Amino acid sequence: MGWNFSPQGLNYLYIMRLIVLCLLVFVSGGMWSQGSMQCEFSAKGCCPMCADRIVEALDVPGVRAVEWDQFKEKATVVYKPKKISEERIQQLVADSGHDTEMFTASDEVYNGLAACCLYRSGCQGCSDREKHEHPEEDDDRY
Ligand SMILES: [Cu+2]
Repeated sequence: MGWNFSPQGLNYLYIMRLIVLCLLVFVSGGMWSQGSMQCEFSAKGCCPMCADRIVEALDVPGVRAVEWDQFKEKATVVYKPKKISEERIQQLVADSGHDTEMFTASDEVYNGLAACCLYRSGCQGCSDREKHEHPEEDDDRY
């Protein structure tokens, strides 16, 4: 028999390899997105600084994306359930000082928050909560 090095033969091999490659990318991409889940839970807080703190607390393996809405006081987290559980995620948020549905922050951590982040007393430090932003010079407070 021998090898067929005619242009048609090479094209056929080339196209087959492309198809196999595309299938591999497609299948692995599908598995990747199936491996992620999204959860939403209440997480108390006041201001953009709280948002930064919560996002930072969830900068851990297994967490793909974090959003925290300061007006709804809700966190939305995309995570990989094989690597981290929703329970652990809420624990990390509580550990950073923010009460969640499942966990309450320790008084010690809570009292260490910046004054305007003390949500248990009604976010009093945030005089105009809607427009509240921290000036540059306050950045070293946390
Ligand atoms: Cu805050």
